This record gives sequence, C-alpha cells and structure tokens, in this order.
Amino acid sequence: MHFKRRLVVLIAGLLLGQVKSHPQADPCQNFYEVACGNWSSTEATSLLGQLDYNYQEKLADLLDTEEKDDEPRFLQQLRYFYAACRRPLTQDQVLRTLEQLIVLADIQFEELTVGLTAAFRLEVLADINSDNKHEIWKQLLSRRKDWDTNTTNREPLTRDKFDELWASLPKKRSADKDLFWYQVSTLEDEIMSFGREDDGLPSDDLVTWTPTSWMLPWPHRNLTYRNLYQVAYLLKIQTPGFMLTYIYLRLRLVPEGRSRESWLIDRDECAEQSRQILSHPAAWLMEKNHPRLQEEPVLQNIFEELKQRFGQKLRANRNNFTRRTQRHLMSKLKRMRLRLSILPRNSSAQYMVRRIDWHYRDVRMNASDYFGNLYIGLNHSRPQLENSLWSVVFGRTLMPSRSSRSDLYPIQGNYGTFASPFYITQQNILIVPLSLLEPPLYSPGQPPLLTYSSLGFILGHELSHGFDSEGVTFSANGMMSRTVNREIEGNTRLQHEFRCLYRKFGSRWYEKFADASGLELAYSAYFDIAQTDRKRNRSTEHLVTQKQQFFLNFAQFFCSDEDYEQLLEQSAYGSDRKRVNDAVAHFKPFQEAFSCGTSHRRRQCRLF
Ligand SMILES: *[C@@H]1O[C@H](CO)[C@@H](O)[C@H](O)[C@H]1NC(C)=O
Ligand SMILES: *[C@@H]1O[C@H](CO)[C@@H](O)[C@H](O)[C@H]1NC(C)=O
Ligand SMILES: *[C@@H]1O[C@H](CO)[C@@H](O)[C@H](O)[C@H]1NC(C)=O
Ligand SMILES: *[C@@H]1O[C@H](CO)[C@@H](O)[C@H](O)[C@H]1NC(C)=O
Ligand SMILES: *[C@@H]1O[C@H](CO)[C@@H](O)[C@H](O)[C@H]1NC(C)=O
Ligand SMILES: *[C@@H]1O[C@H](CO)[C@@H](O)[C@H](O)[C@H]1NC(C)=O
Ligand SMILES: *[C@@H]1O[C@H](CO)[C@@H](O)[C@H](O)[C@H]1NC(C)=O
Ligand SMILES: CC(=O)N[C@H]1CO[C@H](CO)[C@@H](O)[C@@H]1O
Ligand SMILES: [Zn+2]
Repeated sequence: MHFKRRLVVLIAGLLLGQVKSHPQADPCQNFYEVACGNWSSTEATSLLGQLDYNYQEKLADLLDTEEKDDEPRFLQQLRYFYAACRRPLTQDQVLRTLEQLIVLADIQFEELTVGLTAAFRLEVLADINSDNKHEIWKQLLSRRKDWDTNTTNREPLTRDKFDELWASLPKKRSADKDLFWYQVSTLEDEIMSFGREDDGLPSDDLVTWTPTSWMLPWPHRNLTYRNLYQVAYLLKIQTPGFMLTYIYLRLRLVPEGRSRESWLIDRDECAEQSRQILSHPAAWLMEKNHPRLQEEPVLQNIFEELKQRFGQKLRANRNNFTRRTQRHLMSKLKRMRLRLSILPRNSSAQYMVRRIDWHYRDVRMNASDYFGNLYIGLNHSRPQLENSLWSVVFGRTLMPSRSSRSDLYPIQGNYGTFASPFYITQQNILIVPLSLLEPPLYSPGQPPLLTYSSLGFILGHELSHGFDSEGVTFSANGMMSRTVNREIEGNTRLQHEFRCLYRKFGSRWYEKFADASGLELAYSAYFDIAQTDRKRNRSTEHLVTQKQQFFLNFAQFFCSDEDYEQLLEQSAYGSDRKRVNDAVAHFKPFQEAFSCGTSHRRRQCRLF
C-alpha cells in the first residue's frame, strides 16, 4: 500500500473477545468472517497500521520537545526534517524545488516522488517504483478534498503559452523544444478526448469530481471510471524526466500571485515521513525513550521453541534427503538468529551513535526546506535500495552479501507497515522491529495464548521463509549451495509438493506456505508437549475453548477494513480474508476445534 490512509478511529483493545465475532458465519467455510465479521466498519485499517500509528504519535511527541545540548548529529537531522515538514508549505517553495530537479541529468523515481509530493500537495510520502506507477496515478486521480481551484489551471496549453513558459524554463542542455511540445500536445489532446456527452445513459459510473490539486488538463465532458484509468495509464507511461518538467510548466500557468495559500502536513504524517526518511535516527530516539528490549527473552524463547518444532519436521525427512542436505537444513535452522530492532544489537551505546552518525554523514537537512530535505533523504537511501530486493508485508529480503552483521537494516514504508518483521536470506537472520511489541498486539505479562497465536505465528512465518523454494538452498551463513540446489531440483517428492502449492495459489504460493507453516509451528509450540519446554504449565482445562481462542486471535491479527482489503487483493499475499481462510483450510487441529466435517478436508501440500 502506498498511500496509507489516515486512521480515523483509534482502537483500544483489539484482541480476543474485544472484537465482536460474527456468529452467523460458518467457521469451516469462512473463518475470517467469524473472527473479523464486524471489525471493518468500526475500527482502524489494520492491526499493523495501528501499531505504526501509535509509534508515530510517540515519535511526534518526542520531536515536539526541546532539543537537548548533547544530542548526536543524526538526531539534529531528524529534528530538522520534522521541523521543516511542520512549517506551512507554499507554491513558491514547490516551484523553486522543481526548478532544481528538472535540470538534473538523471531523473528517476526519487525525483518524481519529490515532484509529485510538492505539486499535488501529498501528505503521505508516495512510494513510486516501476511496479506501482499506475496505482499512484489512480490514487492521485481519486483524491477529493476541498482545495482552492484558483491555484491551478485545467485547460490544455496553447502553443503561444507554451512558447512563453518555455522561454523562462530552467533547461538542460539536451532540452529539445519542438520534441517537448510534441509530447505535451499529444498527451493533452489524448486526455481531453476522454469522456462522453450526456447521452442519457445511466450515470452510476460517472466520475463526479475533479481531483484535488489537479493542475493537469481535465476534460469538459463527463468521465467514466474507465476513462479515469485510461488517464492514469497515459500519465504512468511518461518518463519521470518529462513528467517533472511538464508538471512545472503546468504549475507556472497560474500567475504566482494567485497562489498565496499555504498548506500544512499533520504531525503524525511528519513523524511518519521522518521515520521513513531517517529510520535509524527515529528508531534510536524511540528505543532510548521507550525501551522495549527487556521483552527480548520472551520472543527469543518462543523463537527457540518454534525452531525446535521445525527441527522435528526436518528430522522426519519426508523428502528422503541425503545426509548432506539434512545437515545443511539442520545447521541452517540451528544457526538462524532473531534480532530485535533494526539497530545493531550487542554494541556499546557510543559505538551505536558513531555507527548511525557515519551512515548519515552526508545528510544535511535544512530546518526550513521540506521538499529539499525529502530529496536529500530519498537520494541518500537510493544506493541501498538499488542493492536489495524487497517484498512487502512480512517480507523476505535479499541483501547484498557484502553487508555485515552490524549493518543498519533499512526499514521501508513500502512494506505497507514499519512494524513488519523480515527474514534476510543472506544472513540467516530474522529482524523484528521493536514497534511490533506494542499493544494491541503485545503487552508484557499477557496470557501466553495471545502471544503464541500472534507473535508466535509471525515468527513461525518468517522462519519458514528460510525453507521455502528460494530460502532453502542458502546455508546457515547465507551462502547458496549448488549441491543442495541440485538435490532439491531432483527431489521428486518435494518438486511434486512445490507444484501442488503452485497449482493452488499461483505465484503467491511461498507466502501461503509460510502462513500455513507458521500457524502449524505456533500451534504446536503452544499446545503440544515437547521435551524442551516442560517448564511451561499448560492448562488442560477447556482445551477446545482454548484452541478456538487460539485460532480466533490468530485470525484477528488480520482483520482489516474493506478498502485496505481490496488493495491487498493485488499484493503477494492476497486479501486478508483469503490469507486467514487458506491458512486454516487444511489444518487438522483447526477442523477438530471447530468440528468441521470431513468434507472440508482436502489434501494439504506439505513441503517438509
Ligand atoms: C477564485 O478567483 C475568483 C476570481 O478571481 C474569486 O472570485 C474567488 O473568490 C477565488 N476563489 C478562492 C477560493 O479564492
Ligand atoms: C454530465 O452528466 C450529467 C449527469 O448525467 C449531465 O447532467 C451533464 O449534462 C453532463 N455533462 C456533459 C458535459 O455532458
Ligand atoms: C528413501 O530412500 C531409501 C534408500 O535410499 C529407500 O529405500 C526408500 O524407499 C526411500 N523412501 C521414499 C519414501 O522414497
Ligand atoms: C556480544 O559481544 C560479545 C563480545 O563482543 C560476545 O562475547 C557475545 O557473544 C556477543 N553476543 C551476541 C548475542 O552476539
Ligand atoms: C535552507 O532553505 C532555505 C529555503 O527554504 C534557504 O533560503 C537557506 O539558504 C537554506 N539553508 C541552507 C543552510 O542551505
Ligand atoms: C545524491 O547522492 C549522491 C551519492 O549517491 C551524492 O553524490 C549526491 O551529492 C547526492 N545529491 C544530493 C542533492 O544530495
Ligand atoms: C500447573 O497447573 C496446575 C493446574 O492448573 C497447578 O495445580 C500447578 O500448581 C501448576 N504448576 C506450576 C508449576 O505452576
Ligand atoms: C455485518 C454486521 O454484523 N454488521 C453490524 C455491525 O455493527 C453495526 C453496529 O453495531 C450493525 O448495525 C451492523 O448490522
Ligand atoms: Zn512472508
């Protein structure tokens, strides 16, 4: 998700018993509905979104307090960024920023992000990349907020006007006026050609608004939703370089005196952006003021239990692997580590400060230049991001192998959430941002059932990524093993199971595997007695009720609202509804807990 929607309602207690379940739905058919039935209409977008929101509130509080004398340099940069973001923004600033960007030699998504943020007055940092450009434009076209229409002009450019604007345009040496006019006029003609006259047809699918801050041409005729997508498509296929200059020209169409108004970005959004742009300084400040690391043993213990359960599966050796591959798998599992926080652990406070300072040594924020800061921040994180592949919520990520254990792991908003943990294949390490250890997901001393069914599941999910089709060939220290790869490719049973998952879930299969496996591990860690955890005293009373509660709490982690749901529909995970229902669909203990008939039991694809 790229524009996170503002949370309207704060939720107090989400978990177990506090969400009204939906008794009419059949748990065996649609367990999501049972668990989340009435959640969407009343609560926040999603639980992880809520954790982000709470975190940002606290961060904003800290950034609103006075600076102290001895603060590290990186913290000053964070304060400058936040302060500049909180100042009233003006069209004049927008124009000056665009003038600096359009003359740059190489204009990419970072520059376009700054340009669109400035021109469209976005409050939330857009995450633009080659995959979601269309989505961004659809979002921009769908925004409906009151705005001063006098600050924009929505008529196509005439050649005369174009000539006049071009004469005062800061230009690159390579700029070709006729070519640029050709591109502009072609694009504008196409946009203006959309829409239909009043033809008496039903008006249900007519767009009834002009998008907020829309400074591009807007047809005089009525647009259908289909037209809107067509306009979005036309805009998305333009290059970032063309788009920036074009937007600048369009903004200049309005005489500067007409656009005196200024606008403000809310403090939560500024805190969120501060966290996106300077994630480590933000994490450092938060961890200093809201220490959470004492929770570490709770998670480390659960993680060890999950590893132990997964080890049992591996030892059963369903795939009849050779001893060599078995050793590879067992050693990988044994040495998989869990690290809390995106900051290096196990280092002195001074070292940590030096490490972060060094990472941000080239970043010089200006306490009165928000758009300039945005560019500095995005430009600074560009090389890191180019070197790593990212996936979304509960991502798995491939880091460049040269990165070291003391690295500052970048945390990105384009996960959809900052609270999402991730597994780094090349380092065999699982990173859990501390912001995950907050209510309503976690509070110290909560019943273990709640912890196992939520955090236990999340850790199990990430652990399982170490053993999906991509992860499995990487060794305990993150090296790709050709021998193991060959054996896996030649293993008839495992390949058959891979295909089974693929047939069922398509390219999303490895997430579904991680979900199913994570649930199984967490369930087993909580309910099955194992030698390693005799110390825990499980109550045997009301076992069926406990099991039902376990599954309900697991499912309620995914409750989200409908809009958000639709967006996720397109992501690697499928909708939350399907995620929950797919994860429980073939899980025997679930079917027993809810007395589902055998008709619901189909064969489960099992990798291990
Ligand atoms: C827009 O401009 C017109 C004419 O200049 C003026 O009457 C109107 O009040 C302006 N609207 C706003 C919201 O400033
Ligand atoms: C747009 O649609 C409305 C409602 O159907 C109609 O009244 C109006 O005339 C249409 N405008 C144009 C320019 O076709
Ligand atoms: C596993 O391998 C052994 C010998 O290598 C063989 O006897 C056995 O049948 C195999 N089992 C399966 C399920 O393929
Ligand atoms: C932390 O560092 C110390 C010394 O550098 C080392 O002995 C210890 O094993 C490390 N602990 C972890 C968890 O890496
Ligand atoms: C900070 O930005 C303002 C424009 O908003 C500019 O006038 C000023 O020179 C900048 N300061 C530095 C140190 O670059
Ligand atoms: C952008 O980043 C490059 C290094 O990646 C640096 O050389 C350049 O000065 C940066 N530009 C700005 C405006 O920060
Ligand atoms: C374990 O639970 C049982 C029954 O609830 C209780 O009688 C017993 O004292 C508990 N043992 C420990 C070590 O807490
Ligand atoms: C689907 C459903 O149960 N909707 C209900 C959610 O809660 C509101 C208010 O409590 C009811 O009016 C809806 O019928
Ligand atoms: Zn995953």
